[in-house]
Amino acid sequence: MMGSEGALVAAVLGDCVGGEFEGAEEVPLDSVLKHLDSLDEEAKGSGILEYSDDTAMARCVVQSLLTRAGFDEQDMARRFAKEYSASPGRGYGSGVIQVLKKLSSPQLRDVYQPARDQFNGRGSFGNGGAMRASPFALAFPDLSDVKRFARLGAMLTHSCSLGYNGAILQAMAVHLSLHGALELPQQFISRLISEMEEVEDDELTRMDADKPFCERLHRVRDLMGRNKVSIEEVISELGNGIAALHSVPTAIFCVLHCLQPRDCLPVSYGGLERTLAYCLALGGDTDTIACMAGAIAGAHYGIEGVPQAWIRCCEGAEDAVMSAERLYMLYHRPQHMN
Ligand code: R7I
Ligand code: MG
Ligand code: MG
Repeated sequence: MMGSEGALVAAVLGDCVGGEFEGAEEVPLDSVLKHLDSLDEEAKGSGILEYSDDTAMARCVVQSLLTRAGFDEQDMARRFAKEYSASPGRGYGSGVIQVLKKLSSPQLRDVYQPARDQFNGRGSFGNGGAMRASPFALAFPDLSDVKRFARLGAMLTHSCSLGYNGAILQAMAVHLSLHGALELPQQFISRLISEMEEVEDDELTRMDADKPFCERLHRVRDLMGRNKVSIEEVISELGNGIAALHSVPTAIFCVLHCLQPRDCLPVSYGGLERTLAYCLALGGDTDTIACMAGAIAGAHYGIEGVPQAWIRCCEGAEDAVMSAERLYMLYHRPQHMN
């Protein structure tokens, strides 16, 4: 329960604090620490850092799961479309906008069709499915449901296996973390690899690439075992881009790397602060990588690990605490009460 709150809140924080550096090629660590320091100043108004598409879409997933008490693709698609038309300026990917416009058409019969039409029928490999996958991990108690619904939820906009498999990986990482799996980091990464072996052992995936997420996760494991790893190596080995393949394994690495104190980061920082700071220092798709790493790390450290001052500064962070509670209550009540 505390893990659920931590996960949803830290995802919002990652999105909000990461927005400052999204798309930057090089981000000096000094700039990151300055930016994060400024959140502690009283002078800052509440909710001053706005959330982007990452949180906007995750909120739709949460609202749909809450009002429908299960996965309902029609309802979720409608919420994505409505949210986009109400606030189109949240920094959506340039391709997904087409899908969101088509999803608002009352004539639409198959809600998965607009996603399939993307990029000449190949579908998007962007991380837009993965960035909003965490709520599935909080809602569904069984890992098999987490995988199934994270995939379907992503396919509403991302029909390429490189897109939706990233969402499955992100949701699984959050789910395992909620259940304490980060206490044993080596087992955590091994479990993710074996789960993804199964996920990627499928014909459609093989047409796109040969177990690409497994290959990346092996690189994560190699980097974990190393004493010194530079930012440049992380970027060249794992990536920091908008493709799910170049950002979900990266987010997982950031969490694992920051389980211990790091010389380059302030000793006053707890694990969650280290994780978000490290994500920002990578540059590239900072809001999304910090959002995804935030969810995984927040599940591990819990709401107690989230600085109150940061919550006050970020739009939607307070809401996330309540949403996490409600998701937990709705999906984890005893069977006989359903
Ligand atoms: O994946 P998506 O929702 O974007 C999410 C990202 C996050 O960083 C957010 O914070 C926000 O900034 O955007 O949106 P898409 O438009 O589906 O994918 C993102 C981009 O990936 C596209 O605009 C393309 O540039 C690229 N892309 C592709 N390019 C060529 N061929 C995705 N799929 C393809 C492809 O198949
Ligand atoms: Mg964004
Ligand atoms: Mg982004």
